[in-house]
Formats: sequence, C-alpha cells, structure tokens
Amino acid sequence: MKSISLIQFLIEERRAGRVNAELSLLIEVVARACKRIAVATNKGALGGVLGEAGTGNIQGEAQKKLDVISNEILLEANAWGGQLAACASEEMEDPQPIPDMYPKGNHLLLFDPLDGSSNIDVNISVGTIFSVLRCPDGISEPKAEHFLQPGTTQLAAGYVVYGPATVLVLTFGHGTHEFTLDREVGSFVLSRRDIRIPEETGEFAINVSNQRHWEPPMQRYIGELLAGTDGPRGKDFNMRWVASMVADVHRIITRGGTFFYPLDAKIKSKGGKLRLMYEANPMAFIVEQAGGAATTGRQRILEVQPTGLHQRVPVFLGSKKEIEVATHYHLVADGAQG
Ligand code: AFP
Repeated sequence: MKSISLIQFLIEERRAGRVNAELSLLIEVVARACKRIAVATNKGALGGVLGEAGTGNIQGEAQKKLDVISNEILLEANAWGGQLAACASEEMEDPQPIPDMYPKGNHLLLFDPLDGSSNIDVNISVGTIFSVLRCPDGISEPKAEHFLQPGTTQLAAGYVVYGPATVLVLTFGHGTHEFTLDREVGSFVLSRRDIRIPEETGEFAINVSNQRHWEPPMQRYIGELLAGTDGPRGKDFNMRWVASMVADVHRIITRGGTFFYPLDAKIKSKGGKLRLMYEANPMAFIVEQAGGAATTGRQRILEVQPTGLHQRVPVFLGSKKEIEVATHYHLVADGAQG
C-alpha cells in the first residue's frame, strides 16, 4: 500500500476544499512541535525530563518538568508562523498573544501540552490535545472572552499519544483520521482513515475509587455494568483506566468503549475534573466525527456555551449506545425525561 504522509493528506484536504492553506500549515506546525515533545518524552530519565518542575499551574496542580517543556515547545513553534492570533494553554492563566514582531493569522489555538502527566515518571502513555477556533472578525488582540466559543465551532481538533508508537489523531469535521510517526523518516504517515467507533461495547473506563462520591444516576449506571450477567444489562463488562485521557480515548478510537469522568461530590464546586476547552471539546469533536457520542451526562459537550477559559465539565464519551444509556439515566434522575 502506498503510504500517505500528513503533509500529503493536508494538501489533498486543501484541494478538496475542506481545509484552507492557513489551517493546514497550522496543523503541520503543531504536528512538528509534537514530534519534538515525543523526542523529549522518549528520552525519559536520560534526558533529565522526569520529575517535578517545582512550579504550579493555573489549575493549582504541581507541574512536571515535561509539562513545562511541552508548553514551551508548542508556544515557541506556533509564535512565528503567521497562522495564529493567539494561543491558550491549560498550563497558563491567560491567552498568550503573538509577539508583535511576527505576522498574525485568523486562528486561535488551545492546547493541553501534556495530558496525563502524572504518568510520565512511571513510563505510561501521555499525550498532547489541541483545538483550533477561528478568531472573531475584527479582533487583532484576542482576550480570553474571544476563545469562549462552543465546541461546535471548532475548525480542527487532534491529539497525539506518546506511547509505544507516537500517534496523531485528527479531525477537521470530515471524519477522524490517524497518523503514526515513522521515527526513521521523521514524518507522520496515515495509518487509519475515517475511523469508526462501534456503537455497542462491553468495555468502560472510569476511576472507580470515586464511586462513593458519584451522583445516584452514575451509581446506578456503573452498578448495572458491574452486576454483569446477573444484572439488568444481562452481560459482563470489562474495565480499563489508564488515567491519561489521551490513552483511554485512543483505546476507544481503536476498539470502542466508553470513558467517564462524571461529576462527584469532591469536585462539584469546580463543575467537573476535565477542562472543557482543552480536553472535553477537542475529544468530543474527534469522537463524534468517528461516530461516537460525547455528553456531560446531561447535554452534548459540543453545545456547552463556555463561560471561562479553564472551565471544567463532566465528560461521558465513546460508543454511542452506552453514552445514551448513561445520559438517559441522568436526565431521568433530573426529571427531564420519563
Ligand atoms: P494529569 O495530567 O494531572 O495526570 O491529569 C490527567 C487527567 O486530566 C486525564 O488525562 C485523566 O483521565 C484524569 O486526569 C485522571 O484523573 P484521576 O487521577 O482522578 O483518575
């Protein structure tokens, strides 16, 4: 089979009128930055990149050295190319403007530079998640409010898993596609086009240690899965939890399944654990484009109107039929559905 590089794929998408030149170049730049993050990640202890950075991020979380390195790589790579009006990172309180000495473009880039970073030191897969929005017309110096667009307006979203292989998964709203990094050649090569997530599944992912804090409909749903053949679902379910969203989502993109980070009593005041703009929206776009579903348990994630750059939401995503069941239980509990 003739291999298709990411660059070739992007040129073909441009010719088909699905992507403009500026957006295509932006994705190339992000992919190139992610190759550098892959190199840093792969060096592990030998690169002096493991351990704490000794700083905290806007979320109040201790930063790992690789969180800081990955953030810097993405900021630096994207500053000068002329495709962006500004960047926003999960690691920074405010959006990062494009320095005056560089040309500005019409796009806004949001990223979680190193998702799952608590897994770095134990050599488990981590990843980068990104989302691209259009900069509102007439805005030359975007502020946080200009990023607060619902996920339905995303022009592109993707993630890179730094695992046994480095894999990029990408959507422009015309299907979800996977590229694997050929380390010898140094380029991403198309490995799966138009990925489809099976509608039904027997596998779910959730951090069960939070069970006692969940809301009743979540207790009900997971309780029924755990009851297996003896319970109302009449079948056994398997469970996985990597604690790197990129790795858990990649499993779902590959063989189906579901992922839940529901609301629980410990995180209720924050609105959830995962960030809408950096994690939930890009993953929801990717999953929906692969035929899956993504909700907050009550609402389609992509339709949530953001109120803050670092807003958190509950996340239910993956194989459609199961996400529908879990969401239905929440709506019934709220009295919104019979
Ligand atoms: P870190 O980047 O701090 O490791 O958080 C990862 C994450 O945001 C997401 O990737 C995981 O699914 C989730 O947190 C794991 O959360 P728990 O540690 O509460 O299971």
